[in-house]
Amino acid sequence: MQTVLKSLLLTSTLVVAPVAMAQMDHSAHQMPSATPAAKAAVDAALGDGVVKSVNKAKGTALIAHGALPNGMPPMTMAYKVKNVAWLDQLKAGQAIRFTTDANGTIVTRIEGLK
Ligand SMILES: [Cu+2]
Repeated sequence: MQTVLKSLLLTSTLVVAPVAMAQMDHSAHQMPSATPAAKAAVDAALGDGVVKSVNKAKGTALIAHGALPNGMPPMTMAYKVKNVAWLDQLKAGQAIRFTTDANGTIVTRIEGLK
């Protein structure tokens, strides 16, 4: 009886594991549980910055950023944001990781914000 139980447990473990792996792979590009390789690829496209101020009237955030993946050197500049609702979630002194459009003038994604 014990042996039967053990083999049942083994079998269910073997069946469940591949399903869990497949789910992780499927969502690796968005989920925090991404594989190290996938996470490195995402990190490479993100720039680091600190919010200096937010101007809701202009729809911009003043961001002091380091060297960006698009080649922009470190500077402080006003960015427009793809989603103005993000401005409500940003505040002075906040460290962010973000991506910009091809021109490097519009923030297209901020890590942790939707
Ligand atoms: Cu810049």
